[in-house]
Amino acid sequence: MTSTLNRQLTNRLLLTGAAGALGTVLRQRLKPHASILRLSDIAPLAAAQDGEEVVPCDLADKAAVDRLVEDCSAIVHMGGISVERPFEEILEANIRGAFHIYEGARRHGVRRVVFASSNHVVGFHEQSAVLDADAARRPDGYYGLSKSFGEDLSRFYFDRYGIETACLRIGSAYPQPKDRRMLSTWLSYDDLVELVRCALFAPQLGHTIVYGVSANPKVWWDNGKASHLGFQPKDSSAPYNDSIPAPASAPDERAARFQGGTFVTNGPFETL
Ligand code: NAI
Ligand code: 15L
Repeated sequence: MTSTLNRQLTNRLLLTGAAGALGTVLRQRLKPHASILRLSDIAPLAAAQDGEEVVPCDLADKAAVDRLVEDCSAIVHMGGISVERPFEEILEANIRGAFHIYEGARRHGVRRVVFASSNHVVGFHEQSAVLDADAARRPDGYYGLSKSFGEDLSRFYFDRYGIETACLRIGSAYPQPKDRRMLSTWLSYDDLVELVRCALFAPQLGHTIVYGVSANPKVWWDNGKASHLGFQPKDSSAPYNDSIPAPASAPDERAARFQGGTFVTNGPFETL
C-alpha cells in the first residue's frame, strides 16, 4: 500500500479525451494519482465510478470548457482529432480547443497541463535523423500543425502566466507495434502511463518537450533535454520484431523516407 506521504496525488485532475483509446487507459491508471478524476469527452462516457466525475464537453465551446476546467488542479489534455482531417475540423477541435483549455487554466489557476502532442510535429524529418526537443518543427499535415500550435500556445502560457506544460510528442501508443515503422515509434501503454505520471509530478517542469516512446532498439528521438522528468521507459518493441511482416506492397517512397510515415502523403481532404 503506497503511504499517503510519498503518494503523488493531485486534488481534482481533468482528463479530456477520456472516451478515446488512450483516455480509456488513463481513466483507469490515473485513479491512484487524483482524489477526484474529472472525465470529459464529446463522445459518450461510461457512468462515473467512485472518485470520478463525468462532464461531457465540446472542446470548441469556450464557455463549456471554462466550466469544465473550474476547480481542477491539473489537466491531462488528450482530447481532439487524432488523425489528419479537413482543416476546419482540426481548427475547431484541436486549435480552438487547446486555446480554450489554456484560457480556462489561466482563469481558474490551473498550474500544470500535460498536453498530448504528436510525433507529427516533426513528421517531415528523415527517418535516418535522431531528433531532440530543439529539432526544427516539420509538421506533416494540418493535424501535425495543430499539435505544433499547441506546443507554441503552451509555451506562451508558461512564459506569460507561469502555467507549466509537458508536451508529449507521442509516437505510436498501442497495445503492441502494428507495423515496421512502429518498431521505432512504439509507446507501450505502461510507458504512456508512466510518462504522464512523471509529467504530472516532476518537481520542476517549466515547459518541456518529451517524446513518448518506449525503449525500442532503434529510436528516432533523444529525450536528453527532458531528463528532469525522470521518465524511464521499461518496454521495447524488440520482442515483436520477427512477428511484424514486411509490408505486402512497397510503401510509398515518401512514407518510407520520413518519420511521419503515411501521414506525409495523407490528404488533402479539403473541399471548397
Ligand atoms: P482518440 O481519437 O481515440 O481519442 C481522442 C478523443 O478526443 C476521442 O474520444 C474524441 O471523441 C475526443 N474529441 C475529439 N474532438 C473533440 C471535441 N471537439 N471535444 C471534445 N472531445 C473531442 O485518440 P487517442 O489515440 O486516444 O489519442 C489521444 C491523444 O493523443 C490525441 O490528442 C492524439 O492526437 C494524441 N496522440 C495519440 C497517439 C497514438 O498513438 N494513439 C500518437 C500521438 C498523439
Ligand atoms: C498520431 O498522432 C495518431 O494520433 C495515432 O493514431 C498514430 O497514427 C500515431 O500518430 C503514429 O504516428 O503512429
